[in-house]
This record gives sequence, structure tokens and C-alpha cells, in this order.
Amino acid sequence: MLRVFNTLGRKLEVFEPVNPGRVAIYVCGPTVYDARGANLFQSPTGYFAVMLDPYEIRKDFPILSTGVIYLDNAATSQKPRQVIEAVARFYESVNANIHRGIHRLSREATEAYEEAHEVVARFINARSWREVVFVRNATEAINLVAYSWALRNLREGDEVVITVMEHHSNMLPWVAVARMRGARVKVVGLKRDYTLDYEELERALSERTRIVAVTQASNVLGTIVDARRVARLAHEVGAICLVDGAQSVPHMPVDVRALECDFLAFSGHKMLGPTGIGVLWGREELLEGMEPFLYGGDMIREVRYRGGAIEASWNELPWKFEAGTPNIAGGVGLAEAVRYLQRVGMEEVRRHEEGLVRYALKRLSELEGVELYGPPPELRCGIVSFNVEGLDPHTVAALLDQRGIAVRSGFHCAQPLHEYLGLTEGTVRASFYLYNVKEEVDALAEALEGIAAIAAQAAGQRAL
Ligand code: C6P
Repeated sequence: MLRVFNTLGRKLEVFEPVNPGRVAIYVCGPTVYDARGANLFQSPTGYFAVMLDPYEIRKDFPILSTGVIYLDNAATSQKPRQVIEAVARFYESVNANIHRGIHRLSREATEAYEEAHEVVARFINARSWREVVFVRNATEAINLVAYSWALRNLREGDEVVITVMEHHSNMLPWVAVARMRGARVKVVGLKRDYTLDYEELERALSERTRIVAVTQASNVLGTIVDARRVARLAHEVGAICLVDGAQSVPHMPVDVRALECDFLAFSGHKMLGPTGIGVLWGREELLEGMEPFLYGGDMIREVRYRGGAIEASWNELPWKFEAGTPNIAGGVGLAEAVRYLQRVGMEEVRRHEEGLVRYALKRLSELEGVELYGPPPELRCGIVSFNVEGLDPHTVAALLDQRGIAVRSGFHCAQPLHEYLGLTEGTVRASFYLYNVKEEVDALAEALEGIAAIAAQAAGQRAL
């Protein structure tokens, strides 16, 4: 899956292919170790670098062998065999409810589910797995904070600050709770290069700001936001900061301590994991101080019936926020997805996607009749949105689909952003992941060239 390169000056020389699907490897200066600490290779002259080999990675994804050119990864990613098998294994040999039985299967299921929280906590460098709450998806994570924190803390005249790039999931929960409390939602715009306007953000903040909710990567433009800068600005005015990591956590290293934010929301299904499992990370003291979002089984310490009244106290973190039987197999699958990403290395995932985006922007910008939106590759994640002159986005997506290429079209659940940019019909979006290869970008460019030519021809005929 990975290749280890011996870096001799600038020249990268392939040293030995290794497969961390079976052997975890660690590169430490001029030495490569396996998981048990055994010395695998010693570089006589240079240092080692580990590089992602997408052609090897593709072999782990059964759906890719059907021939589809899958460029809709921002909507959901494909799943590797390792994740599919981990979920199947759980149902075949471990399945039981958690925290509810003293029999062996229940103990094993509980252990697997709790371990999944630990795996995720390490992945995002959380201080403790108590800070990792499993939910259904990023949407539920953000709603949890909106209802359990904002609804109880917002007062009339308070302000919530968001950006115009937000997905509806990081917009509408704030609009809803602000309306209930007589608070106001302020929306910060972009600069001409599609990056966040940090000066406008600073001007929008005041002592009335209670929460700043911002995406770390736009699902339309790919714009990467300096979330630490936003968190620091929020803290300066005494507000808290929620980061929507739905498009960042799957694609780049994300460290909640380095980000200095208060909450981080993301979805498992966009990062090789199953659908129906997502994460809310929150600072422990904030989570401790919050009331539950949903009420029911497992989120209680005890429920008493005394003097004709029911009294309840809440379970410890994270269970206080995981009411009812959770998606246990989903948690196990997510942990396996995280392990897979860790074996590849998030730095490598980011580097690979940046390379693909750079190449895609070059190829697509050479096409006549194709208009591209978004910042330069170093400032964007693996997303390229565009339009073809004379055709609406859904027609372009349908024509690409006829050629075996899966992209998304329309507003991508970010209609206000499209309105702000004057893109009344939306955009077509190609989004990449660790298994996409240059040849797929070539196929997209060639298909678009044909589609743009047909559109131009039709426009010419109409003009006659
Ligand atoms: N964006 C897309 O095609 P859920 O649906 O809860 O897993 O994720 C919501 C969400 C929140 N924030 C951002 C930045 C997102 O991109 C998404 C999901 C998908 O763009 C599906 S609408």
C-alpha cells in the first residue's frame, strides 16, 4: 500500500514496497521499523519518506473494481475491505448490546465500542476519550451543541457568528436556536480569492458574540479555513468556537489541541467508515457543564421514583450524550477506518489530494467553456467545483454519469453560498480521496471537453 522512498537529496528512489495493511511501519530518521520495533530498512545515505500509492490502495476498495470513476467523495467516501470485514466480523461473532449485560458477548461488544472512542480520541489528539461522543453524523453533532449549549446559554441580543461558506448543517441549527432566544446570526463573507475574510470576521465579533461556528474546509469551494485563528479571535471576545470538520478530518491531519477550538464535529461515512456514525468532540469542562441532548437509556446514573416524582442524574462522559442503544457496529467500523487512515498517514492523504487538485485545476482550466471556482490548491482540500457554459449543473452531471463518472451537482446543501457567488443554478463538484488517481482526472477532463464542445455547438446553432 505504501512505498518507502529513500530520499537521496531531491531524488526519490523507491526502496522497498511494504504493505502496512499487514505491517504497521514507522519511519524514524534513516530507519524504518515495523510495529514490533524491528528494524526493517536502514538507509545508508539519506532519510526515508513514506508515500501513498493510490494504485495499491484502490485494491482495498471492492466498489472501485466495478469500473466507476468515483469523484463524489465529499458526499460520502467508499469503504475498504478492512472496514466492511470489521463490521461483518462484529455482527458474526461479537454482537450484543453494550453496558447492559454481564455475559461475555456484552462485555466484548462494550470493550470494542469503548475502544473505538479511544481510537478516535488518539486520531484527533483529544486529551481523553471522555471528550469523544459518538452521534449519527456531523449534522447531529452540531445540533447537539446548538440545543444543549447554545439554547441554554444564548440570551436576547446575543450573537452567533458563522460564515457564508457553511453547509446548511452548520447554519440552520444556529438560525433555529437564535430565533428561539431572540439572538442574531451574523454571516461573514469571502475575499475575491474565495478565502475567508478574516478582517470582516474580526469586525463581526464583539462582546455580544457567544459562539463562532465555522467550517474547516468548504464542501463547495474546498477553501481551507485557518480554524485556530478563528478560535483565537472567538476566545478574545469571550466566545466559544465550534469547528465543522466534516470535510477536513477525513482529508488532513486535525489536532483538536493545536486547533484550540471548543467543539469539533465530523462524520464517519466521509472518512472510509460506515454511515450512521459520527463524532462530536468537545472540551471536557464544557461537556460536563451541559445538559443532555437526548434522554433515555444508558445516559443516566440513576432514576428514582420518590414522593410521587421521578428524579434522574446523568451518566459520566461521553455516555451522558449517547442515549439509547448506539450504532455499535458503526463505532467498530469507524475505528477500523481510522486505523486504515493512520496506516497511510494523514499528511500523505493531504499531500496526495493537493497533487490531484493541482493537476485537475491545470487540466480543467485549459478547457474552453469551463469556469472554475475556489482558491489555489495549497489553500483548498480535494474539491473542484465548476460550471460548463450553456449547461445547467445537473445536465453536466448526468452527461458525466453516462461516461461512468460520478460527481455531485446542484447546491451541495450550501445554497446561501451559491447565492452569494451569483451561481443561481449551483455548481458541478468533483471531490477526491486517497484512492483517486491522475488517470481519473484525465477521464474527467476529456469528458468535459466533449460536453463543453457539444454545448458550444448547440449554442452556435441557436444563434443562427
Ligand atoms: N456534505 C456534501 O455532499 P452529514 O450529512 O451530517 O454527514 O454531514 C453534514 C455536513 C456538514 N458540514 C459539511 C462541511 C459537509 O460537507 C457536510 C456534508 C455532503 O457536501 C453531503 S450534503
